[in-house]
Amino acid sequence: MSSRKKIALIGAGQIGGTLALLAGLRGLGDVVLYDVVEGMPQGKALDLTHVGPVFGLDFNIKGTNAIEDIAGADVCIVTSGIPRKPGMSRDDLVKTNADIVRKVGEGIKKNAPKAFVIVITNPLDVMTYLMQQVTGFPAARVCGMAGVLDTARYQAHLAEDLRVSTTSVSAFVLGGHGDDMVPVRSYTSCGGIPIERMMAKEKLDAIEKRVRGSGGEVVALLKTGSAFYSPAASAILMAEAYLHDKKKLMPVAAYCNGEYGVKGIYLGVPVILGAGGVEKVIEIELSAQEKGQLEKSVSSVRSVISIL
Ligand code: TXD
Repeated sequence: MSSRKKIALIGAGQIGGTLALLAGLRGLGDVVLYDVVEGMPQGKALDLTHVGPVFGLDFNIKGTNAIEDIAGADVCIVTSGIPRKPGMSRDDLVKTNADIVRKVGEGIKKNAPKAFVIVITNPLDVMTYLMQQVTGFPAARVCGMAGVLDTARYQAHLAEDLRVSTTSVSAFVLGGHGDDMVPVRSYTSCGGIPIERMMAKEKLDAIEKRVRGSGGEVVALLKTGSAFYSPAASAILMAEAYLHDKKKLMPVAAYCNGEYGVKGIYLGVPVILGAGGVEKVIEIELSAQEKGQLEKSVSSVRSVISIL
């Protein structure tokens, strides 16, 4: 038995390929890149294998069209799905991606029953919910990536405006991964100084508006797809927290069982991520306005679940 960890990437598209590169560069373990498109994951894996020697690293990446190759994976990161195309309603997207998530969920349940699962496929909170239902895994072992990315976007634009290092900014975003996510300014700071003391309200309003629409801003520029470098980096951070038992506090789409007054759905909340997966949901006091925003976000997630 190898003591190396095994990372299964379900979906080898834009994010899947970037995940494979980052997992190799950061030495997370052996990578299996799976997709339904013939030759594509194999081609990307071969290309990535040639990156190893450039950096003096031993990449072990296998591309495959056989889901059985994910057998025994420690972590599965799911990006399989389709993006919205012109003429397609949001409901159509939900149904198509739900079918794909159901299919790969069955494959994960069968072949990697002990894996920690990170879902990236949109609509994020609902696809994560579905993944947990299909696999039947404990909720602590299924979560979704959105908050780390939304927080990074908030940090990036605050730091840019304040002309400080992004490492000085500690930001906080809650809620579903949609236009009504909740950047929580009362818990956002720069070098420990509350952000509202560093920046005028109008500036903060404008930055938060931009953060909510960041995904769309990237889509409008790319025209052929959505963000992929930063979503991949964010999911790698989560995988590392699990594999290295970091007990890191980060916002992820986690199953809520009464926290924040929310029960029975997945929602972006701060959690402790470690070897036990989502070890604890952290509840914090919110302002009346933030609570209202969170409620709006919760009803958006519930309305998408009702389409399933
Ligand atoms: O913050 C976030 N969570 C997100 C989510 C940020 C950006 C993008 N987000 C969503 O991630 C996006 O809306 C998509 O639903 C996923 C994946 O985005 P990506 O940019 O990687 O999409 P691609 O390049 O279209 O890749 C999807 C791959 C593609 O290669 C398909 O062939 C494959 O999924 N696919 C499948 N793989 C395995 N099994 C099945 N059934 C399958 N169906 C499609």
